[in-house]
Amino acid sequence: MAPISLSEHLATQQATQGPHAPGVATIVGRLSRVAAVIARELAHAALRDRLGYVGGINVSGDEVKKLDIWGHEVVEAALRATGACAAFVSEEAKEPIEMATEGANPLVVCCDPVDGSSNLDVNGSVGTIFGIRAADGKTPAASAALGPGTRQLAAGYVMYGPATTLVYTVGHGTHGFTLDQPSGEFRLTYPDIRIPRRGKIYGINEGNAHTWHPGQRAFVEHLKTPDKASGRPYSLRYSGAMVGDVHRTLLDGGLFMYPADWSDPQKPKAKLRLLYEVAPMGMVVEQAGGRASTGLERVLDVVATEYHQRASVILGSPDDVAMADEFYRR
Ligand code: FBP
Repeated sequence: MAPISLSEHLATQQATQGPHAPGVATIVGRLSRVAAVIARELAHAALRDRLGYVGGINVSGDEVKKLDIWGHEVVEAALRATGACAAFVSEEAKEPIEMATEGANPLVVCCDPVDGSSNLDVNGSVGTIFGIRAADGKTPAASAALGPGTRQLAAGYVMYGPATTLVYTVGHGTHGFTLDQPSGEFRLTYPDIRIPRRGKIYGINEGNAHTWHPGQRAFVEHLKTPDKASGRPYSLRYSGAMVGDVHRTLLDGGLFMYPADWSDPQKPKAKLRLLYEVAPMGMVVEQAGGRASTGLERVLDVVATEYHQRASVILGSPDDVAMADEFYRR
């Protein structure tokens, strides 16, 4: 018997949620259908002149790829068509996009339509990341996206790799699905993912080591120091796309880290965006039994005051992240 489909799984999860459950199911369902479209487009991008830059930079100062914009547009159109999304906070739009809704309990979606853009032109793995919150009658609705990540009702990502995998949580465990290309359906292949307490792998851009907090530097040195009893040294794996590194970490354990630049200790500068990268991944990992920290506090307690705010992130196996926090405290 074929594993259950995402839409069937979403239906089973509704009982565990409050009044926003139907809207959350509608939006996750619609994002999964967009993901199938994006997966197809990625597979043919080189044949359709869709690789490369459009010219110009986005609100985060990144050069924008053609697929970044295309990805943003298909996600925006899909969210608008649900009637359940009151606002869309996107990496590719400076200002949030307010939308007309039908029915009660509208939602706000924060999304990185194409994560890992630097991998696009080299056929590396990329992804889509999303976090969903209640609009709570706020005006503008997008302002309901601000506040701590604990306010997220649901979060997840899609990884476009050899297979297309969707992983999501509505606060009752984290579950993974694989796209069955012929039917376009996602089917449950990783039910109730539990991250190992400790891992053997860490993912970080070591090229930034000179900018790290002293605790971060000491922690990575510790991971690289041979010690049979504690399974060190850990191996380094880094895909260059947060989704790819988080997905590996969720299944195999260990750590994904993108710490802030502490060159000026008074003003640490992070890279990854809180609302549509770090907070959604924090919820996904915590619901799988893992931990997500900035080094100084729990990621989901970080209060967003701006839509494109950045945050440092150390996530993965709970014992490994706890150790990192300890090194930051020293
Ligand atoms: P975008 O591609 O969506 O801007 O995401 C940022 C990102 O590509 C992450 O996916 C990845 O973890 C990180 O930046 C890689 O950064 P760097 O090239 O500095 O290591």
